Amino acid sequence: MNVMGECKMAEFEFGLPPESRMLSPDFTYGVATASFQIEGSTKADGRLQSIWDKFSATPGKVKNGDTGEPACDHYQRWQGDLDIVNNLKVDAYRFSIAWPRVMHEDGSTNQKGLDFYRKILDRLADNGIQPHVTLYHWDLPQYLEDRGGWLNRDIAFRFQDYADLVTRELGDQFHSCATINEPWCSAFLGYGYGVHAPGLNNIRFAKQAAHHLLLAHGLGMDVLRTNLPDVKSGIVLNMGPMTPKSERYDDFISAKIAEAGGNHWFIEPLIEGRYPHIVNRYEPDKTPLVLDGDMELISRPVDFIGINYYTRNISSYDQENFLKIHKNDTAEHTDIGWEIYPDGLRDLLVDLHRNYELPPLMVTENGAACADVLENDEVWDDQRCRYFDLHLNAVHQAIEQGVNITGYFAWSLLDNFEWAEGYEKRFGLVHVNYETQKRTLKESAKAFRRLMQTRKEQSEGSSFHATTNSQPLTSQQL
Ligand code: GCO
Repeated sequence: MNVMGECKMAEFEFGLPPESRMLSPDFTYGVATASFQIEGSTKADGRLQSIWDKFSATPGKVKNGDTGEPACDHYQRWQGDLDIVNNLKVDAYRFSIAWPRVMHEDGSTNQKGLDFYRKILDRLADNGIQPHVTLYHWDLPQYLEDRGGWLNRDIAFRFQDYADLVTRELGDQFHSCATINEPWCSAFLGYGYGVHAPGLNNIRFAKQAAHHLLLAHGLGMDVLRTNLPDVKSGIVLNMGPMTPKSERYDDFISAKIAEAGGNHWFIEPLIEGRYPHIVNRYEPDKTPLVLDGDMELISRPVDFIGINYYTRNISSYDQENFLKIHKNDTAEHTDIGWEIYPDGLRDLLVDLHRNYELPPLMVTENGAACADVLENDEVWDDQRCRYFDLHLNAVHQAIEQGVNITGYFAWSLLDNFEWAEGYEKRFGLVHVNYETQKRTLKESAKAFRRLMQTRKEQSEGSSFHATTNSQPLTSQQL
């Protein structure tokens, strides 16, 4: 029996404790997407080429030769997709704006591109759903890459121009605004390991690109403060723990240095205005060029930090490569090969809280790619449901330990273009048939809707609260 009083087989209930702060109406729930991953129509209305258009068209870069076409054809189907968001009863929708759609190469406005996002914002407003907007989710205009991309310091100023244009034109309807999504991925996957656009392979480049991404964030924050004084502004970082394989000190120390390079390299400059000493000391030859004043810009106060969490890594010290990554054979993994490790999310949030004077945090992405099967118009994505249940509870535990977390966004609303993995890996709450573009709600989507209903009923009736207090929901009621 679910909270609606319907009896059905195979319904999954997320089992947050009834007294959880995550069941109060001021905790924000949302679903997330990113422009290049869903929009398609890559040449429509004067959209310029992005680095992902070029990279994905290069043979061998993306699985099965997949590209940003058709993606979810969201550029045409946005209304139906926003109806789904509405139908899920979540509070918020996190999406990104495509730089190559809204700004011409000479810096002028592409009005048609802006109109597309204005329609989305209007529709969200009509439905009472908060728009959480990301300015940069990796679709850099290719003409900027041709001038050096994130390796060219000038790009931080070009980003500032772009941020200015978008926030002046559209910002009146934003609920929150993040400058950059996951600078680690843009810098290290794109310029260090060659697996994301633009596909370069040099760690020195990655660190310089990372510095310019953070600089762009800082310059962007100045513009956001002027143009959007009432909007919560910040940045989104991806993080995960590196767990040492043994208690031997060399495994432990190498894992901590790697964690410092991945996690603290991004959050420490934002909060404390410096890069971690330990990383600079360990890799002095790879330290980026930092000019006077950069760290002041980078550490401008933010209203929130978004944390994207999926999994952890396990490592041992390796004489030749410093680190060797190991698979945890005793754990469950998702279809993309990532270990399901919810404690990592709790520990990460608590660890950040203990290390830094933080603004409020939001979990801006969390989700699982599963081997979904569509059968009789249904997807019973049991693994994804369990994944969300465990991770929602991990966030609850972090809140209990004193971390200020104000929201949780499931990645992702729709199955979509999963970067170098193409369309094969499915992260959606909603299944997408890429041939027909038919959408089908998976069980996980319905479980989120039930969670929203539970929360609503709990906050509406204190008697409901009183009765459920003594009867915690089980994590799985089949
Ligand atoms: C990210 C990404 C998403 C990915 C997701 C799964 O910010 O890494 O925002 O675009 O699809 O993380 O890999």
